[in-house]
Amino acid sequence: SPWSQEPQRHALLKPASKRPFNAEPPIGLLAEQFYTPNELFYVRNHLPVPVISPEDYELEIDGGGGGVGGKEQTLTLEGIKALPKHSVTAAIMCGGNRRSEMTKVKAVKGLSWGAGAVGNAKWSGARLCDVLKQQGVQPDEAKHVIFEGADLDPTSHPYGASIPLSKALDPRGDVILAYEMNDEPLSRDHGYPIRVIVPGTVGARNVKWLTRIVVADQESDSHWQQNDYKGFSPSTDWDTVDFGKSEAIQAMPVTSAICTPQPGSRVKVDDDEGHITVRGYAWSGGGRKIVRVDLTNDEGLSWHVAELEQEDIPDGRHYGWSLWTARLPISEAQRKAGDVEIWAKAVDSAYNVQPEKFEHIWNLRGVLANAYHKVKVKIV
Ligand code: MTE
Ligand code: MO
Repeated sequence: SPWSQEPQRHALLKPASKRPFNAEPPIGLLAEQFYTPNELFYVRNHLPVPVISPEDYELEIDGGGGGVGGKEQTLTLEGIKALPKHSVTAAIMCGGNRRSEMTKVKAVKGLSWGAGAVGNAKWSGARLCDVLKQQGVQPDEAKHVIFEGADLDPTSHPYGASIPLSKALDPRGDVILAYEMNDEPLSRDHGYPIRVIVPGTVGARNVKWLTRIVVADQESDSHWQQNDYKGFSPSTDWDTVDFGKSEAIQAMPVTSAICTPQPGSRVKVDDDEGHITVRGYAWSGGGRKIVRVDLTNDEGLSWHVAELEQEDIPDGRHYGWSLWTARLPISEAQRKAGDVEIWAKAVDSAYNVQPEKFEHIWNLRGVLANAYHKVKVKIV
């Protein structure tokens, strides 16, 4: 069976599906550490995890131009490690993160992710721009860079995705061929021995078990680039949908989530004035920094600005997430009533802000689910 060599997983990862393995950590743990521990980092596999021995590993690079002019090259794991090492802090988020909230409006097709299909890590490896430049790839000679993984579907097609060539060649794009996650070798679930990290870009393009890179005029023809991970109007249904007419998701929209307290939990006011403490994460794609996170517990009559914990990195290259903490006052009336609903919304450096409701961003695949995060708790 193709599933006989799956790796061991941490008991706290809650599977959304077991074969292929897809799981997220309890989100209460997510905001505890700026760098998500590797064994608690969500896993999103579409296929069985391939078995790759480091000695046999090869990365094929086709720099375009049909192989003329010496534009094909093969790198070994040692060869990649011999290139200058670069590190970047980047959050990876699945395009379907928080889908379980969107599906409450109306059913969507996809794994029922909570808000834990995201993690933040320090990734280290060789820069893709160095590899492509060494290969003689010019910015104007093609439009896309295609990635293929070693995981094959039943018809022997590999998992694949592509990104714009401009992102791949930009040194500030920080795209890397990563062999380390938080200073440890990549684990099998996260792409051992090499995965591409495309900071600021939807998880699906961060191809694991990378075996091939192709510079091309067209996007990847894989199912996951062409017929999945795309957004649509709330009015588009399965009878009318045309995947060819929509853009593949690259940069993700601004989002946030409340990690503690958990929905339905009993929360104690923590001082005489009656405050509660709320913690969570916020992130935006495209390297846009989070500039503010606003919280309300009275449906937007009053807002409270959270304190941010984030890397000191220039905007445009701010690929890591921000953790935040807010103290919210609980009124006498709310204390008596016992029920409070907390809402969070993040603002990025382009002043993009999350939409209030899922109704207006609903889409049949349940991707880009970035409406306000709302959590109901009991005050005790
Ligand atoms: N790469 C390969 N080869 N196969 C996959 O199934 N899943 C993608 C991406 N890269 C996938 C892949 C998706 S949809 C996501 S969200 C991220 O990997 C998840 O990365 P993680 O499992 O390391 O968290
Ligand atoms: Mo994903």
